[in-house]
This record gives sequence, C-alpha cells and structure tokens, in this order.
Amino acid sequence: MADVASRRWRLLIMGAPGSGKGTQAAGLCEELQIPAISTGEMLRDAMASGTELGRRVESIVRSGALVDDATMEEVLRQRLSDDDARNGFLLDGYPRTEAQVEALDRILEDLGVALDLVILLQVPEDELIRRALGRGREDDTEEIIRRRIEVYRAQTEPILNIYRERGLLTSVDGLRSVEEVGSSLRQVLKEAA
Ligand code: B4P
Repeated sequence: MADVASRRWRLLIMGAPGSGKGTQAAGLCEELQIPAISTGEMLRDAMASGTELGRRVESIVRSGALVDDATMEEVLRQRLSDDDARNGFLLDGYPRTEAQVEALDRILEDLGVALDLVILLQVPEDELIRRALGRGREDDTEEIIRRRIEVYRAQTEPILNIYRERGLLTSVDGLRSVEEVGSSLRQVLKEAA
C-alpha cells in the first residue's frame, strides 16, 4: 500500500443504505490517513447535541427521507474547508441527488481539487434490510429502512450514471465479509494509483 498511502486521495463511497459504506470508510481512512466524512454521521451528531441544524433535520432523518439539498451543500462546504480535508478525504453518503452532484462539483472547483474515484458497494436488498435491522439505529426500523432504500433507488441510483460517464465509477461486490470487501477496495486503489 506504500504508493497508495502516499497519494492524496479524494474519494466517494456510494451504495444503498446499509451497504457498508461507513464500515469500509473507517478502515480505509485510517490506512490512508484521510478523514472519513459521513454526512449521515454529521447529521446524527448535530441531532444528538441539539444544535440548530440538528433540530431542523431531526424529523426528516427519522422518517428516512433526505434532508434538503441546500442545507446539505452548506454542511459539506464547511466540512470540506476544514484543514484536515486539505490533503484528501473520503466522502460517505454524499452526493445522494443530482443537485448534490452539481453542488459537489461547485465546492471542489472552488477548492481547486477533483475526485479521483467513486466506489460503489453493491449489496442485494434483502441483505441491506438484514444488516440495518442488526445495527439497530433509531432510523433502522424495517418500515424506515424500506423507505430509505426506495429513496435511494429513486434519487441516488440515477446519479451513478453521471460518474460512470465521467469514467470515475468502480463497482465492488459488497456481499462478502468486511475483510474481503476491504481487500477488494484496496486492490481497486492499487490499480488506480
Ligand atoms: P447514512 O448515515 O449515510 O446511513 P446508511 O447509508 O444507512 O449507512 P452505511 O451504508 O454507511 O452502512 P453501515 O456501514 O453502517 O444516512 C442516514 C440518513 O441521514 C439518511 O437516511 C438521510 O436522512 C440523512 N442523510 C445523510 N446524508 C444525506 C445527504 N447527502 N442528503 C440528504 N440526507 C442525507 O453498515 C450497515 C450495517 O451492516 C452495520 O451494522 C455493519 O456492521 C454491517 N455490515 C457492514 N459491512 C458488512 C459486511 N460486509 N457483512 C456483514 N455486515 C456488514
């Protein structure tokens, strides 16, 4: 991983809710020494600490719907301007809509940087539900998980094509152990480095 670790990666990890994005992001970012930026986690932190943002998004996140694009653009713009994101980052859970792809393009252009790679974790629906139920987060009841998967199919899946057309998208089979998926991700980075 030496040449892989020395690069300043700017990565996206995409996949349906429960596909294991957060799980893989954590391990990979530790090795690459870049921050894992999860918009879902940022929203949950804001909710837990009762900030103005947290209060505003609470009912939306709990219903399984998406927070509005303007709010998410502001959240992400601020986070990507932090010092620790200057030398690379892995974004997990953003973008989720076509408007968010455009917002991310604007933010990266303003920062003068570009994405290296978009990694898609592919996991079948019954497994997504099984995993999310096992995780037991507050927005992980079966009804809400199904809603989040529907939202993903309707709003997020179509944006994969944008990254495919840009030649940035690589798919990884996420229906394997955490370690096996992790080693496929490392292989993908090795090939791209
Ligand atoms: P997120 O926090 O992004 O939630 P997620 O997609 O459910 O999780 P992830 O794919 O990371 O799965 P995980 O690793 O935990 O979003 C939550 C909510 O925030 C959204 O519904 C929305 O309301 C809001 N939001 C976030 N971003 C937004 C945006 N950009 N715009 C608008 N709204 C936004 O894995 C799941 C489980 O599987 C875990 O228990 C894990 O241990 C297990 N697991 C992982 N890999 C496994 C493997 N290989 N084998 C077996 N189990 C595995």
